Amino acid sequence: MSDNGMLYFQPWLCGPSSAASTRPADQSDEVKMLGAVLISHTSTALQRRRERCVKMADYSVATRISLEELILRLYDIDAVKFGEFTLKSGTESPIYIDLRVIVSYPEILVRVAEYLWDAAKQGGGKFMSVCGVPYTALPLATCISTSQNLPMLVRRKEAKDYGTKKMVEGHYKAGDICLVVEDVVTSGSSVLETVESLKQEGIVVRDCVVLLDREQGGRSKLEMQGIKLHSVLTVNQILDVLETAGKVDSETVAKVKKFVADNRFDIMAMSHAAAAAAAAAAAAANTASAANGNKRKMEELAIANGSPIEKQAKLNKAEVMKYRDRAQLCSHPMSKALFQLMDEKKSNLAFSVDVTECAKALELIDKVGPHICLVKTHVDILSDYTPDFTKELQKLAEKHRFLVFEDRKFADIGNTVKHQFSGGLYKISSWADLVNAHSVSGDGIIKGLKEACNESNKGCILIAEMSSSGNLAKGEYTEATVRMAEENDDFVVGFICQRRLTDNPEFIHMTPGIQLKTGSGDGLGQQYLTPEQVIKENQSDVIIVGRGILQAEDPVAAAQQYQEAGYKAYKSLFT
Ligand code: 5BU
Repeated sequence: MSDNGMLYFQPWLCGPSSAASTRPADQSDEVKMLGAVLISHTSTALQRRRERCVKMADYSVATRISLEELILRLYDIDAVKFGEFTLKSGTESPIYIDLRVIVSYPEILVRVAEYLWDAAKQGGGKFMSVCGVPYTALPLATCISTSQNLPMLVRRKEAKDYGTKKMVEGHYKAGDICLVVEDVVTSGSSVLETVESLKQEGIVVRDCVVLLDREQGGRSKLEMQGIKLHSVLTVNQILDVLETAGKVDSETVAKVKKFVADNRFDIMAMSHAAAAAAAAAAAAANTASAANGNKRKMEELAIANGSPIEKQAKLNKAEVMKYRDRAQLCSHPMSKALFQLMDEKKSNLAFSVDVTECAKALELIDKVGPHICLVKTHVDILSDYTPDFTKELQKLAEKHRFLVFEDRKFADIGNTVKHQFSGGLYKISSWADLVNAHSVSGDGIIKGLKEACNESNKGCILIAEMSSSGNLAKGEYTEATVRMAEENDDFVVGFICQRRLTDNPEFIHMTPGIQLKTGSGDGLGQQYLTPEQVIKENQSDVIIVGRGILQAEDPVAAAQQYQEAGYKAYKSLFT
C-alpha cells in the first residue's frame, strides 16, 4: 500500500469498508459520507490530489506528527486561509478555518483525529460512544470510533420522513455517555444542536472535543449547559507557527490577533483587569443606544470576576425562557410535565399541605387544586396516615392536574435511602412524582434513590439552599450540589434554592419560605421572601407556600392571590 514512498496502510480504517460500500442506494448523506471516508484510501483520484500535500516520506502508522507540523499541513491544504470572510454569524473575519477539505487527505484526517482523542482523554471522561457534529466532524468521529473501537452515533440534520424518524442513528441506550466531536467551535450553537438531539434520546453528553476553539464565547456557552470543551488548537497558536515558518506576514498576524482579541468573549478566560475594564464599559454601554448584542457581551465580560454562582445568576438575567419553551427542551418527563402544567394552568404555585390529618389535607388540596401546579407533602406528619391517603391524593392530582412532591429530604447513604424511598410505611416511590434529597452524603444518594424507583419516571430535587436562618447550604456546598445535579441529570430535575443557580433550562428551581407579607419569620428560623422577590429578582421558577395559604381566613382566595402574584412576577420577566 505504499505510494511514492508514503505509507498509506491504515489498519483501523480497513475493517468496515466493505460493509459501508454495500449500503443501499437510498442511504443518507451522512452515511454516504462515512462510507466514503472508510474507502477513500483506495481512490486513484485521491492519490493524485495527495501530491499537492506536503511530502510525508517519514509518515508511518507509528509516527506521530507534532502540532506544528499538523498546523503547516492544514495550511498547505487550504484548511486555514487568510483574507476577508463572512462567518455564519455575519461577523467579518480575516481568517477562515475550513476543515471540510481534510476528507481528501486521509493522513491528515487521521492525525487530527488522534489529537482530538488525546485532548478528550486528558479530560478524564469515560465514553460509551462518539458522535460528530454534522457534517465536517463526521469523518473525524469515524476515525476516533474505528481507532479506539468506540461505537459511533450519527446525528441526522433532518428527521427521515419514512421509517423510524429517528434523529440519532446507531445502537444506544438511555444513560450512555457520548463524546461529541467538532472541527471548529465559535459560538457553540452547532454543538448544542447535536447535544440536544442526543439528549432527547436519553444520551448523556458531558464533553465535547474540538480541533479549534475560536474563543468567541462557545466554551462558556457549552459550560453553562454542563458540557466541558476540550480543544487542540487556538487561533494564536496557528498564527505563531505560520509566522515562524514564513507562511504569513507580520501585518496579517497582527490583524488576525487583533480580530481574535476584539472578539474574545469567553468569560471563563477573562483576566481580572479586562473584567474590570469591561464592567466600566458595561455601565457606559447600558444606554438606549447600545445594541442588545453588545450589551449582552458587555454583561458577560463585566461579571467575569464573581463566584461562579454570582456570575451565573447575573448572566441568567439575560436568558429567561418561557415555561412552554423549557417544556419542549426537557428530556426528563417530570420536568417536561411540570413546565407544561405551569404554562397551561398559568401557575407557578406549589401548595405545601402541612396539616396533620388526612381528611383535612385532601379537602384543602381539592379546593386549591385549580390554582396550583404542584402539591408538596410531608407524609410523615399525618397522624392518621393510611395508604388510602396517597390513593386519594393521586385521584386529585388527575382531577386538577398537578404533580406530587414528597418533601422527604433524604440524607443517608445510597443503600439506606433506597429502602426508605421504596419501602417502610409510606412506599413513597410508588406515589410521589418528585422527591428531594440533601447532597451532603455524596451522589450515592442519587443512585440509591434512582435504583429504588426502578427506572420509572420519578424525578429528584436536590436541596442546594435552604430558607431557614443560619443554614449551612451555601457557597461551595451549593456549587458542588449544582455540579452533582449536572452529573446526574437523568434523574435530578431541579433544586430547592433561594434563587436561580444554573442557566440550564431543564433544571427547575423551587423556593420555599414565601409569603405575600414578609418582615417577620415564624420564630423557629423560617425566613420569608415575596413571590416577586423570588420569581422576578431571584429568577426561581416555583414558589412553595404553606402557612401563607393554610393560615389564611380563606385558603382558596389566598391560593388564588399567590397564583396571581407568582404568575405576574413571571410575566414581568418578559416585559
Ligand atoms: P411555610 O409554611 O410556607 O413556611 O412552609 C414551607 C414548607 O417548605 C415547609 O413544608 C418546609 O418544610 C419546607 N421547606 C422550607 O420551608 N425551607 C426549606 O429550605 C426547605 C423546605 Br428544603
